[in-house]
Amino acid sequence: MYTQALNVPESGTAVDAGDADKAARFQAIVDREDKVEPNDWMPESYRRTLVRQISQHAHSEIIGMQPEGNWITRAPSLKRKAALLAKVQDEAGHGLYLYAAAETLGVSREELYEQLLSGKAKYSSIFNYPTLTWADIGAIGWLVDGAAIMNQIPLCRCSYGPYARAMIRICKEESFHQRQGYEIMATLCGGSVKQREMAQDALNRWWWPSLMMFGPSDKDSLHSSDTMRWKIKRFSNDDLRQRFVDATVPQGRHLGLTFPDPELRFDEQAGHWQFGEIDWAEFKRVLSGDGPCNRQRMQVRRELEADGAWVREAALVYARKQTERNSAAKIAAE
Ligand code: FAQ
Repeated sequence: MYTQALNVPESGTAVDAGDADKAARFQAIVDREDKVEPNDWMPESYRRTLVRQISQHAHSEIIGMQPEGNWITRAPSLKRKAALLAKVQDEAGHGLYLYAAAETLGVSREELYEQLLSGKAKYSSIFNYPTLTWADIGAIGWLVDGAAIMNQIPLCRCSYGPYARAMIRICKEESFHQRQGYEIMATLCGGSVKQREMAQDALNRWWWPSLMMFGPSDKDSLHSSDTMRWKIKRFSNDDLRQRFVDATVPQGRHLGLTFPDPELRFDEQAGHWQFGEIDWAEFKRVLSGDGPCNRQRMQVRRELEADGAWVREAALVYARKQTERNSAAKIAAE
């Protein structure tokens, strides 16, 4: 199915003596915190896991442009419009770095797009919720980018070099995104009663979906044990979710906002904010394609893909002509 990466055996599961040796050397690289690079030997299951995670991450960035893109024409001022436009462009850039990182594992970009467009590949559940008011743009920056940073800072130390390096730049930009979102929320909270209500309503709607971004609880996580052994993930889904809650609740309270969770309370002894049970049925529903905006997101993506076909075609023809012209010039000069 996937194009084979260099030095990757056809079957990653058949372990002969040579493979066992290679596997031990591979794990030793991981254990001493060196980076695995594209041409290094790697277990097929490691490669497949990386392709899955990096491509889902790339798809999330690209689909994630839609909920915010929805507000570019309606941003309340020129300054807000410019910032939002830049943020959405950053997300396209993140998608680009991540697709490029996935390609180093021997899978083509076309294959990855096909997996997204056919509905075979997942993208983050969070982008299947609608952006109903301008305050949702604040809530996305504050909460969604905030959750993304919490999850992604440890990925800067991921064992696979190209992914780790892509994450460094992405995290710097996400950090700016988080601040612009919080600043929108702070402005609304310092404004009229109506504006405060908008901010509160956005928090009410985005809080639980943001907690779902971290994935299923540890006991239900399928991939965590492998990805942590391979040092792709450094912390479990539940650990990161708890860190996010601990960091975010004081920020919301500082703005005078309340969280839509009657069980939220600070546990002095544990030093953590305890929170209520996530609605896992809703999470599963969204993952299975039945969230509030799943169909709309995919339809828009497919339309954009079709609309952009002529641009891709023109770029390929231009590139071919350039190559032909350069080789003709080279022959003439010889
Ligand atoms: N949504 O065994 P685990 C962003 C799936 S980027 C959908 O725990 P894993 C920037 C999971 O894929 C947001 N699916 O899986 C931005 C697996 O399914 P599979 C994206 C989910 O991989 C901001 C199954 O459930 N970030 O926000 C979700 O160890 C603003 C079992 O789960 C990343 O992709 C979910 N929430 O842990 C853009 C970061 N959770 O593949 C625009 C990198 C789980 O077996 C605007 N990814 N699943 O069919 C990761 O860190 C991990 O992949 C996790 C999941 C933590 C997402």
